[in-house]
Amino acid sequence: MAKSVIITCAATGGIHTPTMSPYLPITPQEIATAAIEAAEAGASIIHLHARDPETGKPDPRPETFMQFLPVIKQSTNAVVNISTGGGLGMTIDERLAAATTAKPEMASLNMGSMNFGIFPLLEKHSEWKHDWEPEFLEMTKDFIFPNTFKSIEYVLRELGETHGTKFEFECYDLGHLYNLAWFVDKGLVKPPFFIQMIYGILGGVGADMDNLMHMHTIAQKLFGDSYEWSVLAAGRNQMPFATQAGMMGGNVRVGLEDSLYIGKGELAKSNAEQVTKIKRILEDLSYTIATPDEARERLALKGGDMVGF
Ligand code: KMH
Ligand code: ZN
Repeated sequence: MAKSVIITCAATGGIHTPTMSPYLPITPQEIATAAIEAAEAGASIIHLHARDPETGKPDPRPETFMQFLPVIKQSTNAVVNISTGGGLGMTIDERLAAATTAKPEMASLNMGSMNFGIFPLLEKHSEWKHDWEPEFLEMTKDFIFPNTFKSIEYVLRELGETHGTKFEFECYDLGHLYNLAWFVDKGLVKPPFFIQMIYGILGGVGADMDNLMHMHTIAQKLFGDSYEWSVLAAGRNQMPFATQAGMMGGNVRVGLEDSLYIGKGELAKSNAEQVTKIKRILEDLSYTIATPDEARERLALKGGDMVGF
């Protein structure tokens, strides 16, 4: 009996900027609505960033997160997963502030330093709603997204050991799997753990199915059956890669953090639209979709009532 597929939805992220889509959730109310609708559409885990309500700029402030976290908790049974990636350029303490305040069941944890090039998105617009948008995108041409062994261990201890938060280990390249294996070998990461394999970010591994197959093969060699894996791909590769992962016994991530589109040249009008689409594809292929409580059981999460919001 094939395992059910856990759908994660990443509602807004810190990559896309307001000019790129009128449907990108910005305010706490928009983020809450997007998360609730995504959960109602079938997402069991909601991955969340916050944004400055006025400018749409990635916002690390716990008080901004706290304007939508309780609303989501009251309205859904979904697992809340708070980003520790934050926005490019934030310090590690800025990146951790919301999660150490909210003590969520899950948080993302990026498993290696890397170039994180989103400057090609500059070519898509000649005018911007906010001055910070082109400046932010241009900055990524000369920016390294820092995730050292020291900072990764800091997050594991400050959030994992202290608050019982489990992680979506974000692996953008093959080497990130070996970094994770080092932490597993040191006993700092214990099974069952959740690996998010990420394709198509400029600076990480490319969105080539051979890379998905190979990273899955290496993960099997490194970790055996002690982990759950999921796949996200940026942009137009989002649905094909999620479908492929689902068919291989993996889990999937969609959401406007990773792609603004629902089809070729067509902006998604909501996160729920993408959740509905991948759910329909997988169910049409006779797969079942995991509930939040199934996800909690498989990932050994602490429970929705053990959080700080
Ligand atoms: N926005 C980038 C820092 C995470 O959520 O942990 C990638 C990111 C990863 O959002
Ligand atoms: Zn994120």
